[in-house]
Amino acid sequence: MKIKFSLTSKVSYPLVFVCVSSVSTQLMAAQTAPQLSAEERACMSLRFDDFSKLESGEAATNVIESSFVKGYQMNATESEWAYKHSRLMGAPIPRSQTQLPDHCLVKGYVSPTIRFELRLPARALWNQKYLLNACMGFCGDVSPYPPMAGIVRHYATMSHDGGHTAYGFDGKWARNNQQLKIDFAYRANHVVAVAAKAIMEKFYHTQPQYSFITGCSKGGHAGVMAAKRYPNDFDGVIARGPTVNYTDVNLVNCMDNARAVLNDRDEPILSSQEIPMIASAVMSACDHKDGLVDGVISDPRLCDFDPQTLACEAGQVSNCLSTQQVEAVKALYAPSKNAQGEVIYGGLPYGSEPEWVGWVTPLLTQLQPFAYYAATEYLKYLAYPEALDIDYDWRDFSYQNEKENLQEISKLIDADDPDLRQFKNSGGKMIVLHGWSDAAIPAYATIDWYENVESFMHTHHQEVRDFARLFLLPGVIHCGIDGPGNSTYDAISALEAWVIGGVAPDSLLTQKENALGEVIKEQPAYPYPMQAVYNGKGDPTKATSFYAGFLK
Ligand SMILES: [Ca+2]
Repeated sequence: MKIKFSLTSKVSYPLVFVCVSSVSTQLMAAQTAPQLSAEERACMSLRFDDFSKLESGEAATNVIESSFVKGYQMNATESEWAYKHSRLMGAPIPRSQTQLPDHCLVKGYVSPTIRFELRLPARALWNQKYLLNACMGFCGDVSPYPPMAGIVRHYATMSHDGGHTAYGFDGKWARNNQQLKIDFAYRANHVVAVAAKAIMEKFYHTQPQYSFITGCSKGGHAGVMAAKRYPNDFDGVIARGPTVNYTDVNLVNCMDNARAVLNDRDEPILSSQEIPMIASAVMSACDHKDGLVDGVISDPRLCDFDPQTLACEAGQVSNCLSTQQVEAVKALYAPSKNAQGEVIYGGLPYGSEPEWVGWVTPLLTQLQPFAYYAATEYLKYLAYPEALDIDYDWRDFSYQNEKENLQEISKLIDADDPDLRQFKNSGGKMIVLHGWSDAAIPAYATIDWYENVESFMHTHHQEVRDFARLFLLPGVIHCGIDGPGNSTYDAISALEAWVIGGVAPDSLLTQKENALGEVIKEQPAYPYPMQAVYNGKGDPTKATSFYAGFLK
């Protein structure tokens, strides 16, 4: 048993006595309760084990709660979120799943403040694998749903809060706090994996045979970052909608979108009411360009919609866009360019309009668009070593002028270094997925990054497709399953076939489900730059009606 209190502690003796007494009572209960199996006792005693020496103390960890969970039935909220998260993780579970397998639930933290939850399937069920679900957005809470989903498929599954408490795109936790920025940027995913492996060794008496990291958005960034900084932590990475170039995501993409849709008084130029009209006009103009009128724009690059066509005629006041709104919509689709006219960040893709509600138009009248919060909170609290003055006007910010001042945060948090040779040489494999209807992180950014990696690796006589493949998913939105595209796919099985079996994913079956979880259509996805092309005659809801080719 570890010593919880030092002799030099300023805590008064009676309190020390009470605490030690309480710990002893719990331990005795665990040891003497006759109904507990050895496995249950091993789970309970994890909280008394000493994990303070991990990485010579650098990854000092404390388990604060461990209990064996038997016959757990998820309630409606839990099963709904576990179902959704299993799809974001690329490890789908059935819609009807409500029962969790017996498991050891471990909660704790890694120094200084990275809280985690680790669910360990019962020893007889465990598949010998570890799955880390990296947190998304600005992180800030420990979600139980990814681990619930992961253990259904018998992975020892973990989630964590990125090292701080936050809500949504809230950056105040980072104010003048370099350690929390580092933890959020890259360290948290490494040290929780170190902790998880040590805890697994205690519980299972062996380390996992394979380790994987998965996540969406910032959680996708996490896998790419881990491949670069800690190439031996994970055998495989699933990265969906990754925010690879994180500073550009916030200060170019989100910043420009916020500027496009808010006037000088930060009032919305566009409202959620205009979105269905824009979405429907884009769909009418471009749905057929992929050879199939199905409510999905398979390749927005083939679309040439002009927002001017929605401009109000003289005297028209409804079902049309004002001049100011037309300009806003044009700006949203347009890429962000520097003074030399080079593209820094791709614009929002055609077909992403349904997800503009929330991201570029306020979800509620009391709120600003998410893009506004991501841009301004990042700018105020993360971008510079010292937080900006509270009265700073975000509109004064110039990415071009500030490039040099942003180098420090970029070095910390951007995951766009194309040199992934160490990850490749260690046998690592990566499946990257990006929805074409993503209105938060345009897929163009991920394509640019992937092509940079391809070019770098090629220059060094290696091929990116040998260890990392990108799948662009038509109609799929950002970290959600509600878009028109097929958002269910078993990426983890494909990844394992690659890592363990040496079989690279030449295609990935994607499915769309109805509210009951029944599959209503299927389509293959092919590694970039290949695309699924409709054969012009088969049932468009069947995967066999598509072949690998190029849309023109
Ligand atoms: Ca279509």
